[in-house]
Amino acid sequence: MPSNVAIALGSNVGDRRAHLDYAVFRLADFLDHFRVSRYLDTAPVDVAGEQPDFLNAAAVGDTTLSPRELLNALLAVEAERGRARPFPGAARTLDLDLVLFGDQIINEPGLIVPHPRFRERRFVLEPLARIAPDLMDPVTGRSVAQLLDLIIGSRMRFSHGGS
Ligand code: PH2
Ligand code: MG
Ligand code: MG
Repeated sequence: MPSNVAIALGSNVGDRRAHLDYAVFRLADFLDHFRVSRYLDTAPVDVAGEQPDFLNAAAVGDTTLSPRELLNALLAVEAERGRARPFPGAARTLDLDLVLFGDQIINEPGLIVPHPRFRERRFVLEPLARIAPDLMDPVTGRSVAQLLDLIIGSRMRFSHGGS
């Protein structure tokens, strides 16, 4: 049985659009029913020092790979764009994070799924909610749309003049 997975894409070094385009082209190789969001320009959050803005996107699809195989495939695509890891939080040509893998909860060295910080990250939830608002977080039991609403909902209602 294939698993439905969600992947976060990000780039803030070099030709950001070209890096994301390349990732989309490669991901479509190993995900069925592949869909990708539009690219969003986002300000850096929790990074080391001053960094350029990111281009972020989200992708979903079905895979018959195991979580570890998918992770290794994502790392290989990052390496194909010259991804360097001089220190944690460094600017990067291409970051491909495994956000959700069906309803699996995994806590292994180098492989934590759902992604431990995705619930607080608008740059992940916003593009993901545009293509898969009903995807479920198996840890909280909330959908992607609900998680997004939790971090921006009150502000949105306020700015739209609601009560
Ligand atoms: N990725 C991070 C840390 N901060 N900020 C934005 N805007 N976009 C990202 O993709 C991003 C980030 C760690 O991977
Ligand atoms: Mg990341
Ligand atoms: Mg990463």
